[in-house]
Amino acid sequence: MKTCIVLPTFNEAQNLAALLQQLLALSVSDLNILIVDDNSRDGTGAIADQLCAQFPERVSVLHRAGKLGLGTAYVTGFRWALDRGAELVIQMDADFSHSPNYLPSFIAQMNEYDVVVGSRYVPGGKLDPRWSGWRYLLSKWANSVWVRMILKTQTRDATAGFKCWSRRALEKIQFENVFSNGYIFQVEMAYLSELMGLRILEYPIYFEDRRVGKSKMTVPVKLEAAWRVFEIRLHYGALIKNLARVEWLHEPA
Ligand SMILES: Nc1nc2c(ncn2[C@@H]2O[C@H](COP(=O)(O)OP(=O)(O)O)[C@@H](O)[C@H]2O)c(=O)[nH]1
Ligand SMILES: [Mg+2]
Repeated sequence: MKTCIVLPTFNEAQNLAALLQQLLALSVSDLNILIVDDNSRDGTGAIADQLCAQFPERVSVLHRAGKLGLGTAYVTGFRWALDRGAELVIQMDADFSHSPNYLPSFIAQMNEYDVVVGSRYVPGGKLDPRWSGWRYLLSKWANSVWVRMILKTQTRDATAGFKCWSRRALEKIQFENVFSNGYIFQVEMAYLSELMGLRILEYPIYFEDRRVGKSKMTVPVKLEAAWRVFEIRLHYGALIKNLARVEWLHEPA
């Protein structure tokens, strides 16, 4: 396999099959999909098994015992993909917030960059108009002010969960040492990408609200994430940051 999409799922029964259909129809060569399901209560795991049986060459699933968190789901999935020879590893939500249609454009940028970030907060990036003003302001503030102020990063969308990594980038970051679980995992990975001097492209995307199902990002989870940014700062405080090289793509190809 050359490219592997890692899809963490928790209660995505209504999205998974339709999403897989779109992903499998992409004109990307040698593309495999790994679902990492945390024993969803809504039958997502069984749907994943059906998809594996239907497309044994291209779809795989890892079943974990319970809701062990987004961070460890990604770490486990990334390791699985690299062990099977993937040169590019993609991470995305299994809820249609991250449109599969961007993937060929992300992949096309990977000759020049180590990581492409699907970004809501660079020029050309857009949020679903169904997001309330407050939700938008909070997210924009968290990403473009809070994280950047505490970690001194350049990335505009630090909590983005839609990314394409090169094998080299993941190895350089030593992603298995990432200690953040949950949503803050994205922030630690963004921070490490800059710390390690990776070539980063923030690619503007239209971020649609999830089609069906519920977000697991509740208010207490958001508050905890805000504090956890300090934890990252303390953990890596002694390290000297490389000059970040984050670029934006102004005109989506
Ligand atoms: N395996 C696994 N997947 C998770 C977990 N928490 C969330 N997810 C999945 O991770 C993705 C992002 O979560 P989501 O609820 O969409 O967060 P939001 O996009 O910030 O609202 C979705 O595909 C979820 O199903 C977890 O603990 N384990
Ligand atoms: Mg989502």
